[in-house]
Amino acid sequence: MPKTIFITGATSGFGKASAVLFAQNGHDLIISGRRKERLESLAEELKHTHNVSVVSLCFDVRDNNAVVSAINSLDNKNVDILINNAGLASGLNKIQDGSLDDWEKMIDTNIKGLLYVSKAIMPLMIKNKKGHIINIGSTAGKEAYENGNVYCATKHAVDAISKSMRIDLLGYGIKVTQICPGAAETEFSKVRLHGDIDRAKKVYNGYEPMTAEDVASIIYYVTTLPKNLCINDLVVTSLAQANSFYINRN
Ligand code: NDP
Ligand code: 8X3
Repeated sequence: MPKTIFITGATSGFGKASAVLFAQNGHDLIISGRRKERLESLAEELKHTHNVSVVSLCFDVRDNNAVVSAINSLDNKNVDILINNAGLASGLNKIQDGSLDDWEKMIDTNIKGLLYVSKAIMPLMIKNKKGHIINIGSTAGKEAYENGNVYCATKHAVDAISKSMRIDLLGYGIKVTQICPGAAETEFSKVRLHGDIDRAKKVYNGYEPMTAEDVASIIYYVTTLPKNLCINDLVVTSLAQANSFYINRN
């Protein structure tokens, strides 16, 4: 039975790979992100290749008015699965050297953006007495590491929000899953390092990180369990990584 999957941050990385995988499996999509051209070309490609419905909503998750009006513009307001994936790290400095601009970007996107989108979608799921919210946390939400400070704080917030959602939504048949990936090679490090591609590549030197497709397969997997089962919290890393601190580099 096809479901409708709402994915934030579908223009790149985990979100894009998830959109492809859900479409391959015959599900309808609502995809979002800020880069309109990428969003629309992905929507066209998925519609034609997989014969599924794909609606693209171009908005910035940091702008609550834009979130609300994008979701209000949907003809069909049914969402079976929400994947709160849009997010970023910006900067990799000691806390005393951090920039306010980087901090605000991360807090506004990873915490407030996730809340804005959830606030708009939860009433639809509550009304249906079913749904699945998948929040993309991180190993950075399990341990704080050197230079990670505010990014780690935002992902610790995702951890707390996921636990809270699970408790508060308990009476409504809504699953809440947090997925916490370790290092995966996407555009993440390029964004974190403000476009320094050479430095970004070095993050993955000497070991095999996960790919976007690896993480998408885990996201897809948690949606395939029987109705009465929910994976609440899942940490996934490549074999070379034990946690935020230990990576086996050759
Ligand atoms: P990418 O940079 O490849 O993708 C990030 C996505 O988020 C893009 O589609 C981007 O779209 C979207 N996004 C960022 N800011 C906004 C915004 N303000 N409004 C709307 N969309 C936004 O990174 P990943 O795929 O790796 O990251 C996805 C999630 O996974 C993030 O939450 C990240 O923190 C988390 N994560 C990543 C890990 C990694 O090692 N890669 C590990 C653990 C967690 P656009 O720019 O078009 O708006
Ligand atoms: C992304 C993984 O290790 O850079 O959340 O924090 S890490």
